[in-house]
Amino acid sequence: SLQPSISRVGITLEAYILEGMIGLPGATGAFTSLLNQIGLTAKLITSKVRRAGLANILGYTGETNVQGEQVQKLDEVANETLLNALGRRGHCAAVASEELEELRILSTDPRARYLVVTDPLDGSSNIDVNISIGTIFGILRKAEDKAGADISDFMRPGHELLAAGYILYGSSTMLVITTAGSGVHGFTYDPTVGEFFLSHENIRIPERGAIYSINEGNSARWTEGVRRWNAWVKEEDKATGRPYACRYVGSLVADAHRTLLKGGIFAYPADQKSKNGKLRLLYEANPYAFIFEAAGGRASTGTERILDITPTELHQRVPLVLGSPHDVEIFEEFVRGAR
Ligand code: P6P
Repeated sequence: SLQPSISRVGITLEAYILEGMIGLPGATGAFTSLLNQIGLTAKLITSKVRRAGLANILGYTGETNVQGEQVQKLDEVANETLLNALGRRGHCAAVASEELEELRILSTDPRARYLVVTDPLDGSSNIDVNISIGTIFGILRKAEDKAGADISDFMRPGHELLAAGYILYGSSTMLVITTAGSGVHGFTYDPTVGEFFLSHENIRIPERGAIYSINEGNSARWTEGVRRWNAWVKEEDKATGRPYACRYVGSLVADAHRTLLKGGIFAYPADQKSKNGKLRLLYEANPYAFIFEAAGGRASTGTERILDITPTELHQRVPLVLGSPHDVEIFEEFVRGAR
């Protein structure tokens, strides 16, 4: 910002992006344009999500996506909306999407330097019961300026992300974004003017929290360490703020957003049935790990830092623990048997 001392709360997403990029070394406006296309996507998808119950686009298409899940029409609408917006300005070379088995190449022009990873509508099984859902995205830059892109361009550890964020279609629509090293900022949508306004400047996660978020229905399949952690959070101990409150929406974007703002821990660990957990590395774990670390939080598999993992497949799963540094550390101690 040109006047760092003055809070920017209330400025629009476009103004923030423009100001934030002024003076970015090597900024050619392409990155700015790409971020603005994502802002546009958020407006387009939120208008569809808000009418989902009315526009008769609920219900199954009868097809299934690469995840073997029933595809809700809203999933497809969100995916196509995002691909169209990202392809419009020619800055995005390719997209890895939860909805697409293979990469989608959007431009073979060598000047298209950016890559996007996305879950266009995460938590879609909650659409029919009107529970919050969201869009998750991350932006990488091609390692070298070449025509098009291939899967090797995406097999990069999450610490190489340039930006990451999510759009939460909750009681209000919020876009939360961080561009490498510039803090985490939340923009709330005002549908009466069709603008996102900065409402949460420089989000920082509390050092520790008093909420834990995990699907306890899987507890019979957890490892011994996770089970002992789960017992620990429920013990009565005022000095450590226990028992923690249990909050689990079953929608990553909602559970992660609450954890980011309130602190505590979200975990989808590996279990005997899902050896690598359920969540996807490229377009769920990595963007959230990037955001949580930028907000002073931690993100691990329970044993290693998410952002250090070099992917080997587009849709590979990974155990994911997100949260306050103190709470993630305790979880990891239980997992490695140090507690
Ligand atoms: P479970 C939603 O389907 C999702 O992909 C994430 O949004 C959410 O965190 C997780 O799965 C919930 O999974 O097994 O607890 O229903």
